[in-house]
Amino acid sequence: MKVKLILPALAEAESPFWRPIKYSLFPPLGLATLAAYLSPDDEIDLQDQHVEELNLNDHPDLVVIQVYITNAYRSYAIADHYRKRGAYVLLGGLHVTSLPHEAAPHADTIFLGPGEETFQQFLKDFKNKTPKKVYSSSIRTLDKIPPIRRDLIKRSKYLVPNSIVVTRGCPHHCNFCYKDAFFEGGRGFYTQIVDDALAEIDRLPGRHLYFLDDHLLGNAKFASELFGGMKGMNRVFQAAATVDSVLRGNLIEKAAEAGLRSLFVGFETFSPANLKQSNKKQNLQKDYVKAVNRLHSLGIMINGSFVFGLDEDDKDVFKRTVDWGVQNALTTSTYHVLTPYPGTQLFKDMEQQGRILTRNWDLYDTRNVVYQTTNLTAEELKNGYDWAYKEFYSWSNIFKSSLNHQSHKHKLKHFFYTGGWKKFEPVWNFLIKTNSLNSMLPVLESILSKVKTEGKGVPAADVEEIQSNTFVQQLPILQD
Ligand code: B12
Ligand code: SF4
Repeated sequence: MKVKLILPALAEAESPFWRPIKYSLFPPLGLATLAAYLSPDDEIDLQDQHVEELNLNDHPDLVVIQVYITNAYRSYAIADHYRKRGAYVLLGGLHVTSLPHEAAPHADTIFLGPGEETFQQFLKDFKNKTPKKVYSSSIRTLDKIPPIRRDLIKRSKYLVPNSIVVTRGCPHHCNFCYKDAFFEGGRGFYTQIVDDALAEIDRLPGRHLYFLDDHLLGNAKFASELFGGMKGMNRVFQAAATVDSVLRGNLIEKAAEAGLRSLFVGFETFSPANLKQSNKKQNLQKDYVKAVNRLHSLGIMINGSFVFGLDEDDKDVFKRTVDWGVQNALTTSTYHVLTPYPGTQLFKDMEQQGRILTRNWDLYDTRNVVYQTTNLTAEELKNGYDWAYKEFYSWSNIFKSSLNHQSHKHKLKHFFYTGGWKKFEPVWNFLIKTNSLNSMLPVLESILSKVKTEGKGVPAADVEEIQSNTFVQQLPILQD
């Protein structure tokens, strides 16, 4: 059977805000995960429209499309196209799970929730010519999942081909998050067996890994065993976790020992009222500065995530947030305009209050204001968001922020990482065009090398190691 798997490009990938590098970071891991359930005899073509032109002139038997909110319209058009050509078309992913009735007319079968169990079941039914219209995931396990079909990933097209997820979901319930809607009808947080996760890591070439898990420290026992197993593996990795997990126990030390070098942390807001409104209990009364200092003392760079537009936010929120990030030497910051994704509690609340202003999903990219604001006007919010990005990534702030580290090596790493990521777009574009992104991996690994504990000075050899890379070679990698 000829099977085509497609990740259509997100709408913003064509907007003037498009930074090609941002969409050439991670390969389509979800689709490569699903491909593992296909038969070795199947002829498989996996295409990611962010990094290649789609070939739409082929005649596959089965088409599998992953739908995010801002590629939804494009996904539906591609689905309609292939159905006209006689292919059997499947739609699944976050947006289909949120709005199945919208997606259903464009598909032969739709899938709600994670696909491990349901796709397998579908393939059996399809073979028996009894496929259903809708498959909804209820059995949630990662035990004995077949190895991801990484052979289908065009590694040279990505800066971070070694992305990996070893858990699914998250133990928390923030009201703006996709999580509860996507995992409805079953467990909302579960992990792989540690040995399986370690085996998956072992299969990945090079040293660098990027864990795409929502919260890698979410299950302390699992994370502790994972880091224990990774200790001798000579890896450097990046991941995401919450403020409270950084502050609690000694898991973060174990992560650092295993090779954690940069962490995406959801600070979101400094206002307790905003945190309560967002049901982000895990951040309430947590000392953000203490968490930052703890990470820095372990040589871990920080990508702070912040949301603008929560009901308590006023005109000063943008400056306050940027200043705090610079003062606390966050390496990178990711700012979001609050976005009520369909299916979330936030969307339900806003809909009930008549505050949803548009259902044009292309605008739901966290860069646009799609709801009725309270203290701020939509214009103030949008302008403040744009200002915050510009300000945080100004040369003077990059410089100032870098100097706020104690160790010289961390100062240098910070400066090159942030400057390289935000200020060298033509270089990134050149690397993408020449298909050489992947060749930068060793450089990324070098910049993620270990920083000795802050405050104890830096051995000359460490500084030389960083300085031996030219500026262009200092690579960042993050999610903003
Ligand atoms: C990688 C990633 C990206 C990449 C996406 C490209 C890519 N290669 O996939 C990039 C960097 C481009 C990106 C951008 C953004 N992202 Co993003 N991203 C992720 C991340 C970290 C990992 C995705 C992943 O690989 N997961 C692991 C795989 C195994 O799971 P999966 O892809 O979901 O696939 C499974 C199922 O969905 C299902 N499935 C999917 N498709 C199909 C199809 C069929 C037919 C079937 C059967 C099953 C099926 O089966 C798969 C196996 O279970 C997730 C967080 C997360 N942990 O998932 C956020 C996440 C998806 N991103 C998010 C956001 C907010 C964004 C941005 C808006 C951020 C910003 N301000 O720029 C942008 C734009 C996204 C958009 N507009 O929709 C949110 C989405 C919220 C929502 N409701 O849509 C998430 C969930 C993070 C979060 N916790 O809030 N992102
Ligand atoms: S902690 Fe992060 S991933 Fe977990 S529910 Fe909250 S926003 Fe979602």
